[in-house]
Amino acid sequence: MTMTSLDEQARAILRGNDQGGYTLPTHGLYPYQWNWDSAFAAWGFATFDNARAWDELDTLMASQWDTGMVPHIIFHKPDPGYFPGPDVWQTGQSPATSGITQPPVAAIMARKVWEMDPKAGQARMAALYPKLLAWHRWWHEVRCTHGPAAITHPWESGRDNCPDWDIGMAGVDGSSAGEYQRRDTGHVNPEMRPTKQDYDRYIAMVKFGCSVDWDQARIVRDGPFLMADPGITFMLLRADEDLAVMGRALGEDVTELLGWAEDLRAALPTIWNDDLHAYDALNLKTGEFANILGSGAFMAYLADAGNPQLDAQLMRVWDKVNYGIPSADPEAATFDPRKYWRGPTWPVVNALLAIGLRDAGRADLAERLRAQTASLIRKHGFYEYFDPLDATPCGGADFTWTAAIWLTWAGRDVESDAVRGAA
Ligand code: 2M8
Repeated sequence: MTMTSLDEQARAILRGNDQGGYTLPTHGLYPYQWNWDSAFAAWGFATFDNARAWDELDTLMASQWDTGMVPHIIFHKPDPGYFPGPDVWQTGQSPATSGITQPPVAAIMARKVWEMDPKAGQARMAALYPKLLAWHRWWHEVRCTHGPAAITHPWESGRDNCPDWDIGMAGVDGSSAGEYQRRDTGHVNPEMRPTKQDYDRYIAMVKFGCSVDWDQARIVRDGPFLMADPGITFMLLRADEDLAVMGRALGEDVTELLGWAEDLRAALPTIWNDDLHAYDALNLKTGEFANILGSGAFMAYLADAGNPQLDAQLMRVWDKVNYGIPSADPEAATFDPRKYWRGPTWPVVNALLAIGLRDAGRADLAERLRAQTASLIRKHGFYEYFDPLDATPCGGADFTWTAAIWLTWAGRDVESDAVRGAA
């Protein structure tokens, strides 16, 4: 299979998952618009259709709540193939949305799309800027009240069932979930998906949100789950700084944004676990660390927050696998190489890490990660995630963000990366 044919396949996947203004992650398993998936889709579209890239971001931000929150799923058209659907979330939005958010990578990706064609993107960016700013304000005012960025549901992290959340999940009573029919396990191998116990707790958390009419202050204060997420903390910090670059180019006053970024940076010691020699998830309800190294910690490089101890941890976990960065520590008892976020490698996370490594002056490591990610896609196609030990493709096929990451990064050699804004 030639490089060109993989490029064509990747573009065909984006076009095939395009619903007209928004892109679904993959047919069947995820039949709606997801927040951070859309941001990566925009980056992918920008390699061949810059206007369509901006459309993707516009559609996402059009469903922003009055509070500033941008929901994690937008249910544009009803689809019985996904659970929990809009009837379970009951958020009263139109179009219907979920009641939680997802990693704020939209500004990071908007900056990339803009830099790929600054002239064409100027007006589009100007229109998007106040919405992104409002979303960041929401993050800082509502979710950084303890310092680092906190999540109220594991789905907000994007790394749904990673071991980071186990201690917080243990405190969630899943018995209120009641009877329900999962759909995900009918689309893909159930062994690669979260457990029934996980789902009971996920649904119990959704029910709590409904019970307080999705009042964020109450969810943060009284909800069953509240953990600081290193991954989101670093992505938000990076996104603040990228948004400030765009703001300056638009002639905006970015003092507020830079103040948020400074506060967040000052809070980073709160999530540094000395025993783990790494950043760690922190249960804000009990003050306990998760004590498990996850891929969220390595997002530190995105925010210029790496250090020699983290470097050593990165090399330790990376050297234990053959393909990409595992989503969880391969030396931990909880490691499972094919179970979703409990071990597999995710091209989209590898791409974010490579951006950070490149910025940290580690182009050699970024290239190693790119080559490994490319080899997974060359071997098996555009899967959702992969076994980092033997490259087994996992989850959904013809996946939007994997195709986008191929076009922008994994399928590019070092020279062409710069052209596509990956540097
Ligand atoms: C996965 O999450 C959804 C819930 O949001 C699910 O399992 O139903 C995660 O991998 C998440 O990060 C991703 O955005 C979503 C769609 O690709 O799927």
